[in-house]
Amino acid sequence: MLKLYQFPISHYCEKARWALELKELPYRKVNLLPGPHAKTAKKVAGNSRLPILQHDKRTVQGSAEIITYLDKNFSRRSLTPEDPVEQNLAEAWESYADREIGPQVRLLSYNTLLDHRDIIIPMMTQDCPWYSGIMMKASYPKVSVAMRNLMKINDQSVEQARQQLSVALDNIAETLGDREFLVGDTFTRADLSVAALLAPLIMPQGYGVDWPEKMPQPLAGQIDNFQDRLGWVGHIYDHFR
Ligand SMILES: N[C@@H](CCC(=O)N[C@@H](CS)C(=O)NCC(=O)O)C(=O)O
Repeated sequence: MLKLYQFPISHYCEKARWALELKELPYRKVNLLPGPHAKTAKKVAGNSRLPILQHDKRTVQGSAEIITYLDKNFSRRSLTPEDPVEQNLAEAWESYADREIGPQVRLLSYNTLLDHRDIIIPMMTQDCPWYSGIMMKASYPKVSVAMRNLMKINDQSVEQARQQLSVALDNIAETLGDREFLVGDTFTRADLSVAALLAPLIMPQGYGVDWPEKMPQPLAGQIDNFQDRLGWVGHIYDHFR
């Protein structure tokens, strides 16, 4: 039995969902509420970060570790290239995306969405127990301040995230050129990671959260400026998710 402790809204959790679903592995989602998640996650895995995968008696924390674990234990539709050079390259792209794309997309998104509780609370509480919305509404003023502090969201960090993302998108476009995949000639964990971590900017079907009809400003404007370099993410979602 595979069990994924996760946030539906989280793009790191999306990496794990995508890998599980691509391999057609039946699994159970345990959706946690930001805040109270910490107690459960620490009990299961030692620290509060999601995603966490449980398989029989084994616990794996972290999206990259989960993909590695799944490829080792369920070889169907491997995401890690066999060739050692390509393997290193795919893992390097994944770790680049985990560092240079994931936190930046999250910071830009929450900078806007935390000011829109009507949008963010349903996304945070999706598929959680029925009372979660009530709990989240009551604790939202504290939760939103805590999240801004935790992610160090301010004008300077927003501008820095925007610039870092722009550099990452240029690197991706340059690496891809006319090719479909970042590494070799098949879909790998490199493509999955980069696309999943950029996904909130294109709100694709299949991600695992109900997106709002449109993103509010200033996020919508920031996304517009990246639009010319996001076509590949949509292509990867259309064909591999
Ligand atoms: N490098 C980690 C990052 C995971 C991560 O940042 N998870 C966030 C959600 S997007 C989280 O659990 N935040 C709550 C916490 O740290 O307590 C991975 O790839 O799994």
